[in-house]
Amino acid sequence: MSQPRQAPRSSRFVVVGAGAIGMLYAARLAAAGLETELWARSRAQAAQLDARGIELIDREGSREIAIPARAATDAPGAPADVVLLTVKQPDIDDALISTVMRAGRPGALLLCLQNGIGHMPGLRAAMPGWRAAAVVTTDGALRLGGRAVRHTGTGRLWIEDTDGLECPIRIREGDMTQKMLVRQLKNAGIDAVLSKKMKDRIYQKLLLNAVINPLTALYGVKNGRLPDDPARALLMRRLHEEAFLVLHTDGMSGGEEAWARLHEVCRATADNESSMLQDIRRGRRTEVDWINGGIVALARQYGLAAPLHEAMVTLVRTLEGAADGPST
Ligand code: KPL
Repeated sequence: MSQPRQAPRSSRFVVVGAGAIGMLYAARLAAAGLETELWARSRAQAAQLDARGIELIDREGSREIAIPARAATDAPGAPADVVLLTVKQPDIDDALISTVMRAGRPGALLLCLQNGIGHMPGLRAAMPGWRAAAVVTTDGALRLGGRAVRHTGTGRLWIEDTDGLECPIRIREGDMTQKMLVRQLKNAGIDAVLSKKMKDRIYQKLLLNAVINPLTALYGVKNGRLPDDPARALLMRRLHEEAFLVLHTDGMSGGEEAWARLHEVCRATADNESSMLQDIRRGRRTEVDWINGGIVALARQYGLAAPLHEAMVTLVRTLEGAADGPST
């Protein structure tokens, strides 16, 4: 006779990447008492996080210290049930994938929070036995040094609904559904929602990133200053139109309101430096190949032209690695 399935107590999380979003979610999970490990890029940052925890500053300015079970550079501790992959696209390479695979138990769930498109099929093929779900976050966070993060905008964590009884997430106490995971995240103060319309969500976000990110990186301005200048505003319009046509052809819903939403995001994140501008300023490789390059690749599939997005890829690449990046 089959045993009744026990409700799992809680899963074990590994957050890969101690940038703003990684620290925000690791802090929320750890503060809620969920077993959480955080992987940082450098030993110095991992040591700081291990010794003093994450300092999370909320939108009202209240501070709380959350201590993850462990902070490390990459060495896996106990096997994870859920891995939040928060690193940028260029940081996902074979070495990282094999370390992540050693960190999780077979059947673990990988939540992928990258900007852009094109990476999910490769990740799924490289991680057999894992369930990889695309995730879009609208939470805003600002990293204030190696162990402090400010929650700048309350948003939502949209998780691709990949559920199905044939493919449960395996955790220590038995199987777990994505709905159970969402409950755990909500209890930790993360507004997680399962979505069966992820392609649409990913494309809506891509449309914003494909305009705001390269232009802020090239002009060296914060998001709010992008529409101020007529030349920049014209480029915004043309990039938006080109990307909209491609994404709409591939099934993205919506119409003219997308243009208004682009301006709304510039206003709501006026004081932010886009992630691409931050990468340029730090001399890092950007996500332009997955953002504007993603639009170009999709355009080709439909025999469409995307010359402006192609130009963005070339221009941003020329800035990558440049000593100081653009001046403000
Ligand atoms: O997602 C972003 C990014 O910087 O990558 C935007 C929406 C542009 C906010 O800064």
